Amino acid sequence: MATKFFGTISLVLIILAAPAAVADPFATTIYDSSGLVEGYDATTTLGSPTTSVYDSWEAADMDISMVYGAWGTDNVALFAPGGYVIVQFDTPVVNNPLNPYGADFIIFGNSAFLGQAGWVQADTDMASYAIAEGGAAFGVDAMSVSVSANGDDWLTFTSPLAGGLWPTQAYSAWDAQAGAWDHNSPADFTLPMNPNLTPEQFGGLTAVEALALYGGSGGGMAFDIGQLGLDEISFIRVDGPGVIDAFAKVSPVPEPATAAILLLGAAGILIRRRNRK
Ligand SMILES: [Ca+2]
Repeated sequence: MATKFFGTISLVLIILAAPAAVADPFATTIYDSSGLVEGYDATTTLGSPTTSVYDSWEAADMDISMVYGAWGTDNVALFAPGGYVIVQFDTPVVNNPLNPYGADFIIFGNSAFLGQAGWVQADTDMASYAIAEGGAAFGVDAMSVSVSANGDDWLTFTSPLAGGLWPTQAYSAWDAQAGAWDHNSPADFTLPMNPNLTPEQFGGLTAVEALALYGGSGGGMAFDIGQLGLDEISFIRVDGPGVIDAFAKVSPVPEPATAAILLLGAAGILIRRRNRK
């Protein structure tokens, strides 16, 4: 009788949960676009809002703030009258009741508050640079915004409009010692501005004082799809003329239990032994 000894068959199973798909908070795909001013590219509206631009007059990289808006063909998209862009996110925008102020997505343009002392320069001290009385801004556009779940059926917001408030604020703190925005304190582009704010409240404040009104938000205009009776959408359309920098989904607060989602998984070891005689 043959004896077969199979020894030890060890089967090691390493069960890794599929890598948790961390949804991109910014638009990821251009579904359609038309009517850009020559030299501009709709794909500049994908990804994060612009945080700095190279200013050839200042010969320096300038941080984007409430008093210095994004510009340039590499950074923003300028649409002619009749021009438009339709963007998609990698996951739908949801009318989540946990979204701050009920807002579900944010559109960033390139408006900026006017200052009382001329244009912002590379060495401008934001702790003393005051916003014009009344909170007047430049680079303000009034762009119609529509949304769709399937790309075919659209609903248009009567208000608000994109391309105006609020100016993008890339950083949430001013480093007085360095005389620069604190790059260790990025603003939250997924946090909407308090909808009760008015531009007049910014008039006369220094840019650093006005940070308190931003409350950590990166600015932009926020939209509530619940206002249109929608539960979720996957497409956003903006119609020109005007400038668009970026689109962001609002993050619900409190955050979902991402720790649970991000669990790496489980590892198991099965040792199987078979003996035959
Ligand atoms: Ca909502």
